[in-house]
Amino acid sequence: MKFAHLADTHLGYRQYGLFEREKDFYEVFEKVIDKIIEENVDFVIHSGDLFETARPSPMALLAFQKGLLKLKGAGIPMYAIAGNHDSVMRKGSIPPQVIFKKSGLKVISTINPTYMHGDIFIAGLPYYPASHAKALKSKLAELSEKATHHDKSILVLHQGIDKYFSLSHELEIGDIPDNFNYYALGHIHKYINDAYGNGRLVYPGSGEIWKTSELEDYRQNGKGFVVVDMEGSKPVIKRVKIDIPREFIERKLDYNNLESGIDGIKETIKDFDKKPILKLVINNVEDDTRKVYEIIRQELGDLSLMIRPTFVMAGEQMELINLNQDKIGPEQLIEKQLEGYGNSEVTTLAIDLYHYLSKDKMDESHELISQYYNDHYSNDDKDVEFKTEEIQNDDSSEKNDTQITFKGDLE
Ligand SMILES: [Mn+2]
Repeated sequence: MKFAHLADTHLGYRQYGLFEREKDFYEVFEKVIDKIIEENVDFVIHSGDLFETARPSPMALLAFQKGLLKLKGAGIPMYAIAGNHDSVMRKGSIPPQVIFKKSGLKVISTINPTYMHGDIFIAGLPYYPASHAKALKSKLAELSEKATHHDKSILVLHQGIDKYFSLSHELEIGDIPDNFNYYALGHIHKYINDAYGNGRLVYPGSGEIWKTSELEDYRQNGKGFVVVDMEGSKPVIKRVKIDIPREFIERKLDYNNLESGIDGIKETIKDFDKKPILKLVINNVEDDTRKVYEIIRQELGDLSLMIRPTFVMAGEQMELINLNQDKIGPEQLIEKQLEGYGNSEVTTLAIDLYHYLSKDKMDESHELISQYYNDHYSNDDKDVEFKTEEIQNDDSSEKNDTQITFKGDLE
């Protein structure tokens, strides 16, 4: 029994506001689907952030439908959870994945968290924000107990884990039950393949370059998915790399040798099929940066999709602050400010609120606060705790996927 595991395809993402970039994400998804069919797997797992938003455009929905139906035609079903991007925190809201249930998508949700595929037990949960880590952990304990009845088991989650992303996470590595054979994770956009529990824990990474901070991992591990063989006593993992449609070129130029620097870039990109994205640092600038940009734009504008320049004036040093590798970011500043309270729950609440408010998510913010209030200050109604609403369809025993989920902005 073999399956493909992918995550963080972010269909519908229009990077830099460019339709070309949106199409790149669709193109890479199509290639992934074709490659999965070639790999002759029995099923597919998608670990969340299938779509960029909880309200995908018709074009993003169609791009997914096309892939899903292609898989269906090849007799390959797909299991999927909602990530932080493609879910909304509001009572009664449903993730866009649910639209595709009738087309055969098997949605793993808080209401339907487990499936059997042959002799393989598949369990999972949608994304839970840090403020609901307690509920998440108790759900994980339930799933872990169920997994004890099966020889082969997979756990599907869309969460950050401290071991792999110390800056922002909802779980510590020890919170993950250790009796599953394969951990199909999503959320961190780089490729991670680690030993855990009775097998392996894998983040396949995002399908395309969603943020330029992913470039370093991309140069090392490429983008793509994994194929997992569950036949033996331990899962065997094969990384399948998929070429992304367009190159990102990073170069440092010196203002005093601008012309030769530009010529070097022209030489590199002149034969590219698709116009690349140029990420340029121009050092020792001794002129109006607008003039320098104009020169670069005139020389390279037609050969590239987008130029992202950083100007460093003569005598200045560029400050190297890398939010992803180093220890500073808005979350860390909030954490520092609130240290004095000595209450990690307040810190978590503040960070979740920061994520919502910085995206004008007023409804989500209100919901989060009233939830916190109910959990901590309301004595009379203990039932208001985080829970799912189960609605039975009256015509069948099929359960509804109505659930409460949250939207953050990490990955
Ligand atoms: Mn993501």
